[in-house]
Amino acid sequence: MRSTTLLALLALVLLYLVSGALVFQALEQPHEQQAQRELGEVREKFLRAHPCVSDQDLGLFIQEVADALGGGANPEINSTGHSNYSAWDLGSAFFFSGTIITTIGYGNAALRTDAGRLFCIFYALVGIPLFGMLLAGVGDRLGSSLRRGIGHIEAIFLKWHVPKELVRILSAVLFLLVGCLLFVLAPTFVFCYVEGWSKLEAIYFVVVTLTTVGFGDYVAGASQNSAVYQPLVWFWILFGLAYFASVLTTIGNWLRAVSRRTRAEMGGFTAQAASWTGTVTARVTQRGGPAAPLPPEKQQPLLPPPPCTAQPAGRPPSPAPPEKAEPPSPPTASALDYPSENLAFIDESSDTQSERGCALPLPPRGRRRPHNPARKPPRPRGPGSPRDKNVPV
Ligand code: Q6F
Repeated sequence: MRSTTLLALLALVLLYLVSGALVFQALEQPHEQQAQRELGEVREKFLRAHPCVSDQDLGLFIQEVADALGGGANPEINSTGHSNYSAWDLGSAFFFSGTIITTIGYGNAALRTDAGRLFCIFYALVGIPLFGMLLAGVGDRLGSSLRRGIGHIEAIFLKWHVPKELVRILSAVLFLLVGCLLFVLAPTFVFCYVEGWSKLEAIYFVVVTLTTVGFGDYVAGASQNSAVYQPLVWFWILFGLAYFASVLTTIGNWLRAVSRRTRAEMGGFTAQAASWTGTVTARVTQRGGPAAPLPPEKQQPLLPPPPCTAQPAGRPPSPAPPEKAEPPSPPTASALDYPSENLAFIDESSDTQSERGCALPLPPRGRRRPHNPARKPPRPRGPGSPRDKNVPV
């Protein structure tokens, strides 16, 4: 990417951050001041009811309580009562491991010991790529299934002589609708019902989780530990993360398409937000072919594959385009991306890409992981390979 483009993007991101800061401050600061006032009132009321307690003692007590809560103590257990409550029972610890490898990192339970923190470092370094591989596989299957399903509907539209561009748009809308229903709306209703959250709270939790922002103010399964519910949430996390990765990649592609220059310079590179541990790769240069086997009339992609700017499969990639090189010719694909293709491309080493003959193994651009130019390209696999995606599953 050229320095000027990089600077422009930096300026845009800074502007975005500052606007976010202003909006959040305007929305949240009055609430914070209100909470502070309320604590002051409670404090005064307590001192009036208990004149023997000095203001200073009460202040110290409140500080101790705040520290204990920060240290993971539970205020609902009194000094005499013993409870088998622990934020570190096996189920909770399992959940905690999940928040590491998914990089959601809610932070509602955090490590307090040096040994725990040390272990966490190595656990994350291995677990995150490992989960990335699983997510890649899941995204691959999910993409193929959704694409297959939508492919049938596309075929019907095409039979009705609906223009191809329109069919493409309809497919994209359908993909978003089906995905939203499965991974956002249905879970939102489940969380409303099971957790007793409002609709907004539930959808906020869904988005904060699946974008891996993971604030941890709402955590599903924290109060309900049923043998069905928590595994169900795990299941949702796995599929939902794959779906959201593809949606975020698609949004990234749309944003890139806004600026022709940026698109030309970044074409074929991973959308930052969704490049899940470097495995989610949205290829503007590789749109077209269906990920799943489709009926012969559908073998022809709706959009002609744009000129391949990538190196032939199997050759080691250059980690980044040369600094001074002219940007590659802009991709000819339309700005409207097809989200399920991004799902299918979650698997960086997917055979579909080698089949297209322009598999440029892209460097990982994970949100929380640094660029690793030493990453090996996927080995091209022969058609007889057991991982050949056209083998029906
Ligand atoms: C869960 C749990 C939540 C809180 C630490 C996210 C994996 C489902 C618990 C789940 C269990 C215990 C989510 C699983 C991931 N939730 N207790 O399994 O005291 O809050 S705690 Cl939401 Cl990544």
